[in-house]
Amino acid sequence: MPRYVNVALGQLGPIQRADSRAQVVQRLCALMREAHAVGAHLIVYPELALTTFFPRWYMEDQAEIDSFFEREMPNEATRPLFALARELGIGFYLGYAELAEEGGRSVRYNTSILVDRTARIVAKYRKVHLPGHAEHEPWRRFQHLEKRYFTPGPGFGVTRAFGGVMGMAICNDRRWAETYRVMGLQGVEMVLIGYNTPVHNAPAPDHDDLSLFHNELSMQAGAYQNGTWVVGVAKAGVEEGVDSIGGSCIVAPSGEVVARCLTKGDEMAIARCDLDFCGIYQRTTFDFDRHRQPHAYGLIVERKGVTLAAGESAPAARQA
Ligand code: CDT
Repeated sequence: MPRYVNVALGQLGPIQRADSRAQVVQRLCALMREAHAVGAHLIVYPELALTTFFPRWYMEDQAEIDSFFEREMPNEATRPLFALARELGIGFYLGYAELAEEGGRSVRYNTSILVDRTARIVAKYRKVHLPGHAEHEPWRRFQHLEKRYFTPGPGFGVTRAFGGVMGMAICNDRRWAETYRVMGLQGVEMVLIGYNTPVHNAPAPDHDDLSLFHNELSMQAGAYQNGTWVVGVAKAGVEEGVDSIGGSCIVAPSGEVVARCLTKGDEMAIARCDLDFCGIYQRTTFDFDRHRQPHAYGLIVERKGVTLAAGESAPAARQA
């Protein structure tokens, strides 16, 4: 029997600081109803989908910082979303800022959860690749303080759900080949990724015009090279004066984009994804068992940064 998952993109337009979680959850519910009306089994929402993208601000007051975090999930604000999911029989991926208690200590993660069609949380993922910086850098038009506010998560697992093998990643993770490969080695068939990507990249403004291209390039490469579906969903548009890309899309294991959002506002789009399509790639070109050569890949886990071969000097750009 074919294994189809009808996956909806639940793209959000901007969330301003004054918007309450209750208002945002209403928007998420509206997208869920639209997705259900066209037969979705699963809807994917963005990274940090309950509040504005707060790492754009430098804050020192811990109470102010913590006002953007969730201490439990579901909680009062998100219970209506879980209730609607149960009523409609539709699962979801949701990104949010998580305040966890670990051994009597508060730890803050950039987190996503996977909720099944009975509204049960079946997996949690904590963002591994935290971009940006940890200290205030006033020369930037806006900050990107994920390294200040979050702790990196432990790694990439996969979960049996929706009739297949599901994985999760968050935003900057999608740019790293390792993200997909670690899940690829666990047989992943669909990787769900929420993101907030400002058009302007302060350390590399020459890349601004390429933001949408890099978004698709990364996800298409990850999909094809691991024979997996990849679903990327934006929080888009101008949020507190900062413009972020849209470009939410669903990529097939062939690397082809099969569905995409067209606006930078709240928008739903859907694709019927055949999980058995993964096997066509995973049993041939990317049959890891037959073709990978791990003996040649040791440096990937042994080294973090670049070490130049003896006698070579770094290009000027790298020395800066
Ligand atoms: N949220 C997130 O990870 N955004 C980054 C922005 C660029 S790095 C400052 C991204 O990789 O899209």
